[in-house]
Amino acid sequence: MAICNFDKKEIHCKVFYFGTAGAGKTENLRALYRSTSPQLKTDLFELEADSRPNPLFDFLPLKLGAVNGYQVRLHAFTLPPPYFAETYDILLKGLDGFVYVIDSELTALPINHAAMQDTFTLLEDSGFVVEDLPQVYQYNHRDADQPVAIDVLHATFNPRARPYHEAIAPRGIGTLACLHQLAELVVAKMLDS
Ligand SMILES: Nc1nc2c(ncn2[C@@H]2O[C@H](COP(=O)(O)OP(=O)(O)O)[C@@H](O)[C@H]2O)c(=O)[nH]1
Ligand SMILES: [Mg+2]
Repeated sequence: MAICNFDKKEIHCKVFYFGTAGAGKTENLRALYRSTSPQLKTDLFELEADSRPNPLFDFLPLKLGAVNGYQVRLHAFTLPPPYFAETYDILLKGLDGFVYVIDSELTALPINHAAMQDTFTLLEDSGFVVEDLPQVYQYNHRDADQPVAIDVLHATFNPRARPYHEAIAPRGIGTLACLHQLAELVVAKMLDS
């Protein structure tokens, strides 16, 4: 649950980047880190692409600036690898919303799909109603050899027509747009409740 200081007009929220391995979650956080001006920047804790077990996860605290008149401080996470699944419950506590990152490459379609089912099951098992969570979809890897058409991605991953952005994360294309839109949804939900 987002923490709001109404006097200071400041909101802290916790958001996740979900998606199959290789979808571009870490690359999104890197792009956000790069695009944040130095005075807003804190540290990016990154899980290195490393075959050794590593209990860490990607974590990026940032000040996003004002959304609807509120200063938004975001804490953006990715999930650690499946062999730390027993920590997911704790990590997901207080989740306010998510960006779901999808690899647009045709050959990645089945694995994207399976990962999404697993993620949503995990969220429901952890007590969240996926339907009710602020969420934004990111069709990443638009520079892939065989990028799947956006219409097909919509039908497969986003049938309820939630907000989405096309992206090429290493070039920072579509990354900030996704996070901004998610922040807007989180703030709107908070002010609504
Ligand atoms: N060409 C291209 N490479 C990407 C894109 N997004 C991520 N990558 C690369 O794909 C690999 C996996 O990305 P990463 O962010 O580590 O995936 P994660 O497992 O979801 O964290 C890395 O080598 C990234 O640089 C993209 O949009 N285009
Ligand atoms: Mg990663």
